[in-house]
Amino acid sequence: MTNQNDGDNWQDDSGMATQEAPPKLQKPRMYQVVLLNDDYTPMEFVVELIEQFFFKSRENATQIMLKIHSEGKGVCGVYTEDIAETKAALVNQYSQDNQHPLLCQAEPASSDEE
Ligand code: TYC
Repeated sequence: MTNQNDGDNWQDDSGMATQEAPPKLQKPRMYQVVLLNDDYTPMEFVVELIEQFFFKSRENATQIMLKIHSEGKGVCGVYTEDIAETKAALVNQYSQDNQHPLLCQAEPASSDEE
């Protein structure tokens, strides 16, 4: 059987017009990885961690750290759910390994935050 394409409309041999179903794909929900402030983790440790785990410049990492320090928390990056959860887990493990109480979490990114 041959099919002829005429724009979005296809015709098979019987002359019946058919139409391609639109793809049922949706953009993945995004998650922001946030760091929480605490009174004990050294600023330098936080800046270096943001540089290493979130690939930020020293300048940008310092700005993010200072925002967390003054506002209580701050977004370090936005990813799909699996990557965000993995990154948060890696950061928490790294902080624990270095005996700092720094906490990192992944949360659904919403338009009204940030
Ligand atoms: N508040 C910490 C201090 O004064 C620094 C700090 C910044 C800690 C950001 C955690 O996520 C954090 N040493």
